[in-house]
Amino acid sequence: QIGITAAKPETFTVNSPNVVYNDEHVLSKYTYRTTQVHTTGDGKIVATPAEVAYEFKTQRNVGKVGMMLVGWGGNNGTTVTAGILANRYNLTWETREGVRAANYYGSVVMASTVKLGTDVNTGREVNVPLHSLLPMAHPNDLVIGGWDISGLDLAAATERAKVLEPSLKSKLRKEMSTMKPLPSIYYPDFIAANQEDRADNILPGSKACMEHVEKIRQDIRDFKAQHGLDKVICQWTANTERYADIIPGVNDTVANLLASIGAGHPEVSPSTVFAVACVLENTPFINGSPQNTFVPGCIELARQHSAFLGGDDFKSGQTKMKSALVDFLINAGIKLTSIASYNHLGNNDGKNLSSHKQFRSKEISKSNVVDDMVAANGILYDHGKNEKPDHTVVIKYLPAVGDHKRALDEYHAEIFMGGHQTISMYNVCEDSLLASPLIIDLVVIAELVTRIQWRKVGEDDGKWKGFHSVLSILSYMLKAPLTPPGTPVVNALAKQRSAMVNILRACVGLEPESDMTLEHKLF
Ligand code: NAI
Ligand code: DG6
Repeated sequence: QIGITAAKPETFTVNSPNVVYNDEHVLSKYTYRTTQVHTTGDGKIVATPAEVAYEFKTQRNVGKVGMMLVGWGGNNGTTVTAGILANRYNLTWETREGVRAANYYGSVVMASTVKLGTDVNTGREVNVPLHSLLPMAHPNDLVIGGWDISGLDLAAATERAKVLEPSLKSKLRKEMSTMKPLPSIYYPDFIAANQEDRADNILPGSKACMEHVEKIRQDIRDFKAQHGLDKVICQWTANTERYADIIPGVNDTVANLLASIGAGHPEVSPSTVFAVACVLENTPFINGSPQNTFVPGCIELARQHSAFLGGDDFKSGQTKMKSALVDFLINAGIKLTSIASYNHLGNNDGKNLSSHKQFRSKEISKSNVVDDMVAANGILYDHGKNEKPDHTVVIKYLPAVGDHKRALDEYHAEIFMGGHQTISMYNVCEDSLLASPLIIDLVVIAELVTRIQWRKVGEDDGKWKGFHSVLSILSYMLKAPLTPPGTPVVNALAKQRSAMVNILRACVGLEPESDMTLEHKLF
């Protein structure tokens, strides 16, 4: 079906005794330097530099990769599919503003660059595409499939979404009309009642069962076999579900969760059933919606199977601005005192979120996105009193604006000597066009992680290991980043990007980019 782009040679190579390129792998030795902090009995803080020597091994052959989307027939699913096809065929199309050409704008992997270093002759920065840091899957080569409770083919579903220009849709119609979502699982209690009329492509059974787990597993195996794939990455871009109650004995351990699925317990959601199926197939599963898909038993299952999970909730327009702006304000020493976040939208996501329980899932993921920045500044905020900015989130469904979500935010802050700074923002977020590149980034980075192994230098067993099952490296793309149990959540956008980029740099033996540019300051 799809011509696979031959593995490209690296855009650059690293000239270092710490880096070896062989036919199969890039091997690097990297010293991770941190600062350990101790507080003494008399309250003094002591900072001690520490270092750990790691080795990284990255498989160079990407192989043939599939992307399976749950909710393939929705606005995101159809838009990302059309976008990839348009790029693959290098399409252009007429709009009333002129001819437009396919691109990957909004994808940090495909359309952003990282500083590699400084040119020895000119002293200027040399920047390379983030995509070139390590061998990565190219989105044009992804084989796309998935499930939807609505049986519309992708061409008809793209019409329903009302996101893309008619001239582009007509160029893709023939191919997209052959793409049909697989039947999915539908437990009506988890999504809004107003979604019922599109549920015409469903598997028998309205509560969790092992048959559903096995069917999803079989679908993944069939998709792999049908397209000769080396691996598949699955992603939930289906409706926002309500939260599942975390109940001891039901979903708190692997044994309890599997027993609850077998017994059809009403607190097991469709997204958790998909996650369990993916874990058992060793297929990375990413949750692009806010609900608590990854109940404790599911995370433990992934650990047992060394399978990868990522989540939660794509971070596209309003929250991306928030996690950049709040980081700026607090790091500038400005005391943010309130955030009022209002938005209205008219797509099917908005319709689903007009139901209270589903809204509540989104409210939680949109609200906790500044906690780490507030916690980092004990000058502005009295941590003893748990002082935080007031923060409210409102979402309204307004069909007329369709996918063109309006996000209105007011940031109110206290400045020097009792003064105030108030920033009002009006952000028209073309929702699916912002979310689709994130779906691509999540697939590309998650796939890359499946090919990276590490070990500590000098450790006795010398065995190579994979990343922790919970892929917090994906945080930049997600509103409520899932992190390994007991580890901190980082929401600050710049930190999230640095973490991702610097981990990739370590895999090719490069130091983190410090931006010190001493070469331009000390001479
Ligand atoms: P949508 O409502 O257009 O698409 C969701 C699709 O999921 C629908 O086609 C629906 O039929 C299908 N579906 C529902 N339950 C299903 C199940 N159990 N199995 C398979 N398919 C199922 O929504 P849209 O705009 O594509 O968003 C998808 C999700 O991504 C939503 O949860 C939304 O909150 C989340 N999201 C969207 C962002 C954006 O900017 N578009 C950003 C952040 C998150
Ligand atoms: C309105 O809040 C609907 C939501 O699905 C958002 O559009 C989506 O979560 C994106 O939110 P944000 O805050 O990243 O723009």
